[in-house]
Amino acid sequence: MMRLWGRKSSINVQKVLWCLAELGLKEDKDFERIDAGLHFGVNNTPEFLKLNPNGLVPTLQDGEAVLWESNTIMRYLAREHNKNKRFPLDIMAQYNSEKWLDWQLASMWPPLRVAFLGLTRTPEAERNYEVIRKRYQDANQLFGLLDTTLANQEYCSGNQFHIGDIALALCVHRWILLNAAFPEKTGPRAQLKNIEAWLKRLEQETHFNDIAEKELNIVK
Ligand SMILES: N[C@@H](CCC(=O)N[C@@H](CS)C(=O)NCC(=O)O)C(=O)O
Repeated sequence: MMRLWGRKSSINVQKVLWCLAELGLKEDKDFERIDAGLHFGVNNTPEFLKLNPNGLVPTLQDGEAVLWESNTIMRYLAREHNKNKRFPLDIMAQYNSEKWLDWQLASMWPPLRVAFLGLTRTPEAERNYEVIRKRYQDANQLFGLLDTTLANQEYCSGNQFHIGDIALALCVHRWILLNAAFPEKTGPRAQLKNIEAWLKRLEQETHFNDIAEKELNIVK
């Protein structure tokens, strides 16, 4: 049975859990999940560090394979466990999804992460509200690019759902929750109607609602 280390409140663990759900793979039947990270600990033990020297979640073990980096774990699952053909196999759908996965990690998440960590993981006295607002507003601009793409197609990689949508939708969800919880600190959230329609589609057609957090997990 596959083993996944990671707490459910982690956005990167949520990506993997959502991907597993789309593939029809069930916790305790097809994979075992071990709570790890933050107050659960585990991720700094010598045994865990042998699997993932970064000491981060998610980490997946599937037979001989030991994988970390959430987007890579999704790529692996979508290729190796795609028995229900949930994710399209044609090369353009795949690489159009790949480009958004890389964009999510390299361009989108860095500014949003600053706003997220600043507001949910940093004690109030240590927060730099100017930086938090600036980075949130940068995220507004970046999501504008995704919104423009979604004006012409239903999903990030074309007209079928793919793992790129998973990574992006969880970031969009955090962007919405952050603004709802701290509107004066983030500044206005851009109103992006194509993103809103896409998110609604994901809520209706996928396991998004089973996985995405209902509210921000605030640890200070
Ligand atoms: N780029 C990595 C980042 C992994 C990461 O930063 N994980 C965070 C949770 S989202 C973590 O393990 N933090 C330490 C902890 O939870 O104790 C990925 O996408 O998997």
